Amino acid sequence: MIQPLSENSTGNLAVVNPPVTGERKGLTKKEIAADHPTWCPGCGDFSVLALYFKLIEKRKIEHEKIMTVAGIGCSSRMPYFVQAHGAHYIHGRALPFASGISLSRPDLHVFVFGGDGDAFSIGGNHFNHTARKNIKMTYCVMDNWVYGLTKKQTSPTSPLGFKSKTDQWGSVDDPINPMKQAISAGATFVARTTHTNPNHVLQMMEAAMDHDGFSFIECLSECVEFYEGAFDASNPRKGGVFNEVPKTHDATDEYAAYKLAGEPFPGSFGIFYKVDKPTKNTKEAEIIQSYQSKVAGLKDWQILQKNFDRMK
Ligand SMILES: Cc1ncc(C[n+]2csc(CCOP(=O)(O)OP(=O)(O)O)c2C)c(N)n1
Ligand code: SF4
Ligand SMILES: [Mg+2]
Repeated sequence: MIQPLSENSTGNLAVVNPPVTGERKGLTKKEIAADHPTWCPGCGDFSVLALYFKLIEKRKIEHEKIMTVAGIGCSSRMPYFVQAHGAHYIHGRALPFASGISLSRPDLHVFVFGGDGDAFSIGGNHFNHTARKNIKMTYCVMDNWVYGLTKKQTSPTSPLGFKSKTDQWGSVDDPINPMKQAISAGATFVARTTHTNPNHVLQMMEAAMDHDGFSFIECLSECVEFYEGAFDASNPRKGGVFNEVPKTHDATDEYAAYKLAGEPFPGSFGIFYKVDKPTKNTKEAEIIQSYQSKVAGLKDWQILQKNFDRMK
């Protein structure tokens, strides 16, 4: 099926999601919630799931229009708990799987969830390539600075000195900075939030969903079992500070965004970077549309024959 194309704010052709018709009443949380979440009591991931439900409810997204994809990890259990299409995929491989869905079904909202290990360790390569290709989807990394599911190994975001089962004397490797990583890889929407501020998480999820391109959110999500208190310095209820991105920040300025990403923890929260650029979805849809116009009226076997003739 050829997807409808229209001009976006940059004047480029963009694949448009069909508007929600409003003929069906929006889903309630009860209708979206599937299995009972199996996270440890107090895990930050509960908050992210609750806000994902809120987003679906608020934006009246219909069951068959949501796709929830994840890799492997505690955070990656998300699709089990959502009553809609979804896949709990291979560790680190959620993004290529989600890319296929996004490119073939641009009418769906593709949401990918996962952990810091899934995103930046085993899946680091896929992260970079999905970002640079600007494939339309929202990727929410629930960063807890540790491998939770496998019971406390050092992750790529664990700070120096973190003692774990893989670093008994404390981590000696510099952690990666997810925001810098996303900006330099070419993500066109890069935001940061924390599970302790629900309104802010929802705000970031909505903005990310509305972005026509690869939108990345780093959401701090505490692992109360293996890294309790990791984010206290960002939580005013624990004596920390929650600073929003300054109003004067120009989110289209890549260097300004990179500078913001370099602030020491707890840093700022909000949209660091956002630019409009043609997506791979649009570019591919244009190629398909142009090819299909060349073979209009031909039967499938005639198109095949034409291809064979060309190869002779
Ligand atoms: C190919 C492969 N390698 C390793 C594992 C083991 N494993 C499962 S989850 C995980 C890391 C999880 O950490 P993270 O992505 O940060 O998610 P969290 O559990 O912290 O939410 C690892 C190493 C696996 N399932 N598959
Ligand atoms: S081990 Fe940590 S990340 Fe996993 S469910 Fe428990 S608290 Fe959450
Ligand atoms: Mg983790």
